[in-house]
Amino acid sequence: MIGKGGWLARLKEGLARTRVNLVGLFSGGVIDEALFEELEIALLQADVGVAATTELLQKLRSRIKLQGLKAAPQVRDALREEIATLLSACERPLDLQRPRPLILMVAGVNGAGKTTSIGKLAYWLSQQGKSVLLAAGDTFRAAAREQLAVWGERNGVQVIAQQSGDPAAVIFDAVAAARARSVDVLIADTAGRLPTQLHLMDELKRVKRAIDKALPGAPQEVILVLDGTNGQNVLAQVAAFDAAIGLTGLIVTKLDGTAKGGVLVALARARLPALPVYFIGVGEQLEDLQPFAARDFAAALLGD
Ligand SMILES: Nc1nc2c(ncn2[C@@H]2O[C@H](COP(=O)(O)OP(=O)(O)OP(=O)(O)O)[C@@H](O)[C@H]2O)c(=O)[nH]1
Ligand SMILES: [Mg+2]
Repeated sequence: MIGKGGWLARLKEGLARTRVNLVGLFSGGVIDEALFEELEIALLQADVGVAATTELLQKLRSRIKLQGLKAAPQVRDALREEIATLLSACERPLDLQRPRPLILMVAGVNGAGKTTSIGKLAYWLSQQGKSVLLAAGDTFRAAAREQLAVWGERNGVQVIAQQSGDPAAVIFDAVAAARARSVDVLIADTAGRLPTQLHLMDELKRVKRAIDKALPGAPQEVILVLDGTNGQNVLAQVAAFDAAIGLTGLIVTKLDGTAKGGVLVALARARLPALPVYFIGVGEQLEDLQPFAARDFAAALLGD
């Protein structure tokens, strides 16, 4: 069993490049206009985006004035705190204290990490003592069913699948099965799609309606999985999927790789109120999905 240190270390490793860039700016020790210009560039390069970068630097300037900060380490601490405060808008645990079955519908663009995240989430939920059922709603490819089946086996969790090509029908059946078996949580996988593929976005709406038909009020959570290496593009993905199916939360994956990490800050700033980031993905193993923690993340970006 890998403890907190394991995944946090992987997150820090993944965000090392961003951290080195940002921390390096404070090594000169001088707080001047040039530092602010360099910070602006570094934050933009880290995928923080224009709106959040502007806001952060404004807040940093007023803190420097108000608190009379003179030393570079103090200013770095202040920036880390501002980032943590901004990120905390996205920190909210997935509420498991709800009547069963809790139904999570998962969507996202192709290859974002949906199926892998579902596999890891099934493990995390099992660790919380919850019984889990998976629905193979990606009916486009046989390989997609197989992939989910492998995650099911790894977790000792059942997967509801059909040969049929209709995701709404598969997931409808899975909801009925979850009710009949008194399962705590059902997670429904869906095929990847681009927001520009309007017929596929309509299909997603149909899947959601089918779930509501099988269990009125469900799905209680509609989760968009975002690839952390997609940069500012994830903001457009959030807007489009939200418009189609009404999102309740996010999972951001691949933060152990080439992702720059600032995209979480952009997400925190992009929507009011911000969507919760329930989990972040930091690898491909079972335990590599962890609840998002704003302070830990800010420290991974700006050093402890
Ligand atoms: N390093 C790393 N790789 C990940 C992570 N999450 C997913 N992946 C990898 O990303 C690739 C795509 O993951 P999938 O889970 O198949 O993505 P998907 O969204 O289900 O893809 P489609 O169903 O084809 O749309 C796989 O090679 C995964 O192993 C992560 O957190 N870290
Ligand atoms: Mg998939």
